[in-house]
Amino acid sequence: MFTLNTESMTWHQAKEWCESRRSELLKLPTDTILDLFNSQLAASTFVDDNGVPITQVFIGLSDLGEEGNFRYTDNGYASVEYWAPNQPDNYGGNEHCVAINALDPELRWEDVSCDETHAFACLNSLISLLWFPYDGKIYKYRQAFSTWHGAVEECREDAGHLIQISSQVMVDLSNQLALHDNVDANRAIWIDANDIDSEGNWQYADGTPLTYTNWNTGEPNNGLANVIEEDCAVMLPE
Ligand SMILES: [Ca+2]
Ligand SMILES: [Ca+2]
Ligand SMILES: [Ca+2]
Repeated sequence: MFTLNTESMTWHQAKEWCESRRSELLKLPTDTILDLFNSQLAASTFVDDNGVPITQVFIGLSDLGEEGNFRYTDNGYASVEYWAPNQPDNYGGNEHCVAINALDPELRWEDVSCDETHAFACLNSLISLLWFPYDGKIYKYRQAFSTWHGAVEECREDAGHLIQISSQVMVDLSNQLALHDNVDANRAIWIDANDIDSEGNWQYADGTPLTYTNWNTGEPNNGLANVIEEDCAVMLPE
C-alpha cells in the first residue's frame, strides 16, 4: 500500500514519480493510515541509496494553491494533521510542501521548500488499502453499496466469494477491514450467509452449512413485520 522511495527528489519530481506509477504522493487521510504508515516508516532503514541517513520524507500535502491552506495532490484537505511544534511556519515565506521529519521519534510534519530534495512515499491507490492478506487468503473490502446478489457477483468476478465468518478471528478481521476504510462503524457488511433456499436453514452461497454464527440479539428474525422476508446476513462492525 505504501512505497517508501529513498532516492532524493524535489516535491514536484516526487509527485511525478508516484503518478507515473499509477499511485500518488502519500496521503494520510485517517489516523489509522497515519499509524500504519508511521509504523512502516519507523521499521524502515533510514538511509538513502548512498547510505546517507534520511532526514525528511515528502508527503503529498502542500499549500501551493493558497498560503496556509494545505491540500493533497487530489485537492483533498488534510483531515488528519500531525505537525511538529511551531510548524507549519512558512519559513522565509517559501515553505509550501510538507515532509515528515524522519529524525523526530514521533515522525511529525513540517513545511519545507518544495525545491529541497528528500525521500518520499507513494500511496499505491486507495483501493489497495482495502486488500488484506490473512491466513493464506486475500480479503478485499469494498465500500460501494450493493445488493447481496450484486456483492456475490462482484466477488465471483474476482474469483472469490463473500466473506465466510468461521470463527472469532474472522470477526476480528472483518472489523479490521471496516476500520481501514474510514467507514461509519454502523455500516453493515454483507457476508456469505443466507437462507434463500430454505427458510431458517442458513448456509453459505455454495450451499455448505455455516460453521460459525454470531447472531445479534433477536436475529435472525426473517424481518420483524414479515412484510419483506430477510434471507441474507450482514455483519455490523463494532
Ligand atoms: Ca507555505
Ligand atoms: Ca517550516
Ligand atoms: Ca429468512
